[in-house]
Amino acid sequence: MIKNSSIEIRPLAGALGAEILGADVSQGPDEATFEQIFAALMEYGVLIIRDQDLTPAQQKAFCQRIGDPVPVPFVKTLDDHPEIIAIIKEADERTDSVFGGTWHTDFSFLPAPPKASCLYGREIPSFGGDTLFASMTKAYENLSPGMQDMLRDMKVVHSGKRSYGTTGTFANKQLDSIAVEATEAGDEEVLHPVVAVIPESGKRSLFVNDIYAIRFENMTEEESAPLLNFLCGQARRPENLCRLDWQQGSLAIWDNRTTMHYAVNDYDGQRREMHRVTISGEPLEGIQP
Ligand SMILES: O=C(O)CCC(=O)C(=O)O
Ligand SMILES: [Fe+2]
Repeated sequence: MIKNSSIEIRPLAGALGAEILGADVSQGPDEATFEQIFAALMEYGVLIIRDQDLTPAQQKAFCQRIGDPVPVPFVKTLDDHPEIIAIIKEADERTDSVFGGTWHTDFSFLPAPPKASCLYGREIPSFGGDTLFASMTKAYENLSPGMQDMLRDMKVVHSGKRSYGTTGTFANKQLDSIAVEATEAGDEEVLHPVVAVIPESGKRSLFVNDIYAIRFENMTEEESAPLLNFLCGQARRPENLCRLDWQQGSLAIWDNRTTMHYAVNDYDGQRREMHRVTISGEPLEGIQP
C-alpha cells in the first residue's frame, strides 16, 4: 500500500515542473505530507501527482486544503459539483482549438486571480493530449535588468473579452462538449501589476499571458502588442517550459500566478476527460517601492 509519508519528488524539466510519486490524495494526506506537497508546488510551479483514484468530492476536499474553490465564471460546471469544470473532448469531435488551447493563466481577468488550479485526468488518450506549462518567474528572471526596471511599476489590463465577451470566440462558436457563456460581464477589464510578487515565496512573476492580457495601463492595444508579444514569447521559449504527460489518475496542480499553460490538441479520434477545480487567490501586489 502507498504511504503518504514516503512521497518522492522528481523534477520534470529545468525551468519548472515536478512529478510526485507515492502520495495518496484520496485519503487526505497528513499535514506533514500536505506541507511537503505545497512547498513543492511553490518551488516547482506545477506538480503532477501520479496514480490517484478520486471522486469529485475527494478532489474538492484535497483542493480545499490549498484554498476555497472559485465560483466558476462563464463555463458550465457539473450539476452536482458547481466547483468542477468537466473538460471533455469526444473521440468524434474535430475542432481547431480545444478548451485551454491558447497560452493562458486561468481566469487571470478576475480582480483576485486564482492562486492555483487542480486538474484530474479521468480518461486519457493513449498518446497526445499533453499540457504545456511555462514558468513566468523564470521568464521574468531572464529579462535584462533594463527591461525589469521598465516593467517594475507598470500595470496591465486583463479581460476575458477575447473568449467570453460579447464579441469573443465563444459568442460565435461553441465547443461540442463544454458549454460556455459569452456575456457583457466577459468584457470587463481589471488591472494587475505586470510584475507580481508572490506572497509565499517573495518571487517575482511576469503576470501576462497571450489571451487575457489585453494592453498596458494608459496605452492602446496596438501600442501594447509588441511588448506583450515579446514578453509572452520569452515565456514560451522551449527552455522555459515543461510538458505534462498525462496518465489515467494523474492529478496536476499549478501555481496559477507563476505559470501559464496550453492544452495540446493532437489526439483526434480519442476521448479525453478531465475535472478541474480552480482555487481562489488574493489581489496581486506588485514590487513595493
Ligand atoms: O485540458 C488541459 O490540458 C488543460 C485545460 C486548461 O486550460 C485547464 O484545465 O485550465
Ligand atoms: Fe487553463
